[in-house]
Amino acid sequence: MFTLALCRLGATCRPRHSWERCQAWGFRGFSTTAGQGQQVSLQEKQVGGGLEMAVARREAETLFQERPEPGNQYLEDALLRSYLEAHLPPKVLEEVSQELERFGNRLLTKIRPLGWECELNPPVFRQYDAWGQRVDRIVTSSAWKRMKEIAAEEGLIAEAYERRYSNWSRVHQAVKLYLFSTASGGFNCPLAMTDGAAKVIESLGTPASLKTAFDHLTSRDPRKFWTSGQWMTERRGGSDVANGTETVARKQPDGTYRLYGFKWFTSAADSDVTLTLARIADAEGRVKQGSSGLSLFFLRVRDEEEKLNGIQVQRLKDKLGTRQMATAELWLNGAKAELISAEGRGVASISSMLNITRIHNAIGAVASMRRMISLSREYALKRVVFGKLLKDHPLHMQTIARMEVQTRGAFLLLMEVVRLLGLTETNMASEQDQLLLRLLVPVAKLYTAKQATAVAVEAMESFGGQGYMEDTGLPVIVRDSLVLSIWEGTTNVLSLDVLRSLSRSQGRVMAAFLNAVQEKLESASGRAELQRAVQRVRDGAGQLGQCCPGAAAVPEQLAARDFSYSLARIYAGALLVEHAARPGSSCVDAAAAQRWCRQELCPVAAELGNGSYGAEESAMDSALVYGGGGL
Ligand code: UCC
Repeated sequence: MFTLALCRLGATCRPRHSWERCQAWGFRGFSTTAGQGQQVSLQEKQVGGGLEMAVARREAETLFQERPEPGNQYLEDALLRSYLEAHLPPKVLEEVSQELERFGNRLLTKIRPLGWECELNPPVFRQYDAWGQRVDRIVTSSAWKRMKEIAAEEGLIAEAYERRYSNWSRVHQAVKLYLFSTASGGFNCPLAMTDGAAKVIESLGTPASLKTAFDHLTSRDPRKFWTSGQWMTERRGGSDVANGTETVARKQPDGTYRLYGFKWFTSAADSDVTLTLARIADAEGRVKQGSSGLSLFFLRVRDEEEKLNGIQVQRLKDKLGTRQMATAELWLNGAKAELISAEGRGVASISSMLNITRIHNAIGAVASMRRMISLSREYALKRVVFGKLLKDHPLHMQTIARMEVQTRGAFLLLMEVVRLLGLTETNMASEQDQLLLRLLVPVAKLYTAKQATAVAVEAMESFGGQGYMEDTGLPVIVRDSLVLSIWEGTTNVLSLDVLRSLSRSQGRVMAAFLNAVQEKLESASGRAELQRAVQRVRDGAGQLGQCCPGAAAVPEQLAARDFSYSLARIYAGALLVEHAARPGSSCVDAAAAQRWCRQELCPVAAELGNGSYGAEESAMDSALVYGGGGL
């Protein structure tokens, strides 16, 4: 990515240069950076004195900076490795770490360059052929197609369903996806939905009619592997699916259905199959409104001859980010589909897909943070500013260290969710584990998405003006991370989902949460250096418990977002403490726990104390937004 970026700055290099050619391209010029270990005094010698002469002599040459070049992502990720060492059984650890090291090398040398090719060659839409025939073809790049093959070869979906490492298979899969994410050229999106579709089919008991689809979705054979879409969003809205869905399903004599409607956002519209919601029409053509009128359908997007299944592509979306991936508006005009849920149970049935894609969202978020920090860290080893390397500027180090603490908390929260998912999928989860998983999926999704955007923007700044340059690849990560808090449920919608999980459990979810936090803190009882952090988490949890007293208490809607943030911060705090308390932990682990716990861990209690959730405050919210007089 960065080689290409530098090539583009060169006078003779064209934007469509292949990665390999750019790698081979030699630079000579005036450097404002120092190689690792290079003496700054040497650098000063180069720069000093005859600066004008040097620049004048090299008119035709390029002003350049050394690019940051992280190596094998697995080997360089100390937290990831220590997490696996702490949790995986020894035999599994041995196999998995060898596999991840190999995968890290493949990512570095082959996959990341392909991901950049995906960025440079976004999909295009051809509506008509040369002779005026409507063809509606979404044309994707060869790199994008190669990503699909690689995803199969690496078992990025298969791993989770083969369960060769029992409950740890999900952790193994998630770690591979985490490493793959920022190198994938956006292919992590179809993989998220593919995993979600496989999960729905599996939770339905893999009915005979879906067995072939399941085999394709979970295949390691690149010729056989299918990806899935998740078509939920229509013109009237994406959050309020119950009221926004207009698509109608008409039953056919053979028991299948034909779908008629308009899907407004369909991500990775080049996918092979999809799950979608529709309202079944009765004999008179009437449909039931609301959530209980929605049913879930499975359909093939194209037939064996690649002809669309009663679908017309209206256009591709012109998006801020995720441009490598085709998001389309689709007319369903008699698309043949199979009903796969009980009638009227569409939302409940697709929620197992949502929970998987939300976990993938958190994987993408943490991966973006980790990638941006790796690049910033590398750059700080090379870039000279005010006479010394960036790494020797304490203020700069403070900034990156703060991002690192955020990323560590996010990573452990993600891994906890994945660990719990693995337990539930292998019937090893306790009731507490199951309740926690239901609660922590929306919490992790909403919180890590917000962290990712903050960290990505902050890290971009750490490159100065270079960070803002399109062809460094840094803006790609920034804009691709901005969608993370939008798709798969916005922050507020997910905060309300957190409340939904509380209200459906009659207080058991909250009890499970507080109990799990307590257990994690107990692991640090003998560690003096962690006691302050332990106390902060304990205080936060105590305050949180008081915000929803009584068995079935649920905070009011106005508190939902602050409440969810509190859950995330307290739980991540407990995880950081637990990780720092394990045998063989380092002082860095302890510092991360201590620093995380210095922030406000329970913002909902603080805001409750301010009276922020009362009716008067709410009226003032509107007045602040629209002006005092008008309302
Ligand atoms: O954006 C999209 C695709 C982009 C591709 C992204 C790939 C990710 C890539 C990551 C890589 C970096 S597709 C659009 C996504 N749309 C959403 O996420 C929708 C957001 N809206 C919501 O989540 C709402 O909360 C709704 C739609 C779920 C609300 O629906 P209802 O029908 O109004 O809600 P109800 O009536 O409360 O719930 C209906 C049933 C209930 O079950 P029963 O009837 O048994 O009590 C709920 O408990 O569904 C159940 N339910 C759930 N169960 C609802 N949500 C959940 C849940 N999360 N988990 C379990």
